Amino acid sequence: MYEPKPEHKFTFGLWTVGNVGRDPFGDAVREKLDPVYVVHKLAELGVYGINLHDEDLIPRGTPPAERDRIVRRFRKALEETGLKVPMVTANLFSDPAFKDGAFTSPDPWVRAYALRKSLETMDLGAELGAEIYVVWPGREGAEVEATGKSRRVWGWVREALNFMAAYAEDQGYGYRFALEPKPNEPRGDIYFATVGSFLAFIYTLDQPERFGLNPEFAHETMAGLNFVHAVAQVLDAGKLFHIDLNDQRMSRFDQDLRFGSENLKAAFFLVDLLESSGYQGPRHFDAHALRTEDEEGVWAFARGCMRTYLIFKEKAQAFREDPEVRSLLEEYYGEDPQALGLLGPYSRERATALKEVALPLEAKRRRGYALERLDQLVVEHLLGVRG
Ligand code: GLT
Ligand code: MN
Ligand code: MN
Repeated sequence: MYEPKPEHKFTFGLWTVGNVGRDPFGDAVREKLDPVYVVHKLAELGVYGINLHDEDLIPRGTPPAERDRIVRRFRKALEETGLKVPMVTANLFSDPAFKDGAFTSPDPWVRAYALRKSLETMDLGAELGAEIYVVWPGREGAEVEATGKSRRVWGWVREALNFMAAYAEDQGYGYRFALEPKPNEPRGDIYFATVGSFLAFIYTLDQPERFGLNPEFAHETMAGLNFVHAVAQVLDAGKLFHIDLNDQRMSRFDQDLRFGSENLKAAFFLVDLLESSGYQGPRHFDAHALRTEDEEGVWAFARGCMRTYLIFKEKAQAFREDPEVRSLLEEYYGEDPQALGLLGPYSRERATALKEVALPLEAKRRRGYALERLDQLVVEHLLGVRG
């Protein structure tokens, strides 16, 4: 039970299980793991795929012959294990050249470097069979407002994304681009702070159909926003191209905690939403083991993310099938056909009927919605005393 299998589509980033535990105050606490070793370990755990930044696999400045050797060796590990690389992304944040932005650097040479690095990462991803390309604008932000840059950045990012989509088309790459918002860190404020911000931006691009979202649990939660609502809106727009699962306490630095380790209810409703939505994409854990852990702790962390997801999946099903939950929900939506007939697309007749009908307002003012009972049932399902 709760054994992860490739069909569950669980993925990890090379940078997640490979995280060496460095933080702004402390040095690395774990050895860097060989990517080929990570592929074998993840395959043993029942993982579907491994995602990467260009630099996670190929250190910056690697000469071309050495690059090709690294790629060949990595591909061999993928073939041996059956692990996929569903997603790639360019690291546009580590190089000191990106200190004041990549696509939004005021320096056009830096913007050109960011664009070239993105094209090269698309080439690499194509060699590895990746279909999703994530753009995380970590350095695209500011601490100083006086530059007036916030008036220009939208145009620069739009031009870069249009260029990348056109390059993908020209090369015959089938990429779908998944844009990942975050409110702050490493910049004081990041442009594209929330899901809503990136969602609106997509429709200003040349090929909006190629662009969607990669929402991350921790990022909306840092801003005190409701991640389940954000993902529901993205699903409604048909734009959930990828998802970063982890956990986070509000108003803190980006903790990237083990999935389901902090906000049990939010994680439960997220799994409930994803599993009933028809979303077929990867369930990617963009999280890492605590800095207290050795390598054994890293694999315990990875197993924990997947096991918790599968437990929530089972709990969500039991909750939805609970007869008391069903009857409370039936009551909740109060589907009176007379009222429903008043709603829907505009017509002159409907507008007239709406103005003439006697609304049962006194009863509606007194109505209770039984949400205390419904929410108690959630708690009891989660605590394992029901279902
Ligand atoms: C970085 C960041 C993540 C992004 C990754 C993609 S890198 O670890 O914290 O949220 O998803 O570039
Ligand atoms: Mn992420
Ligand atoms: Mn994060």
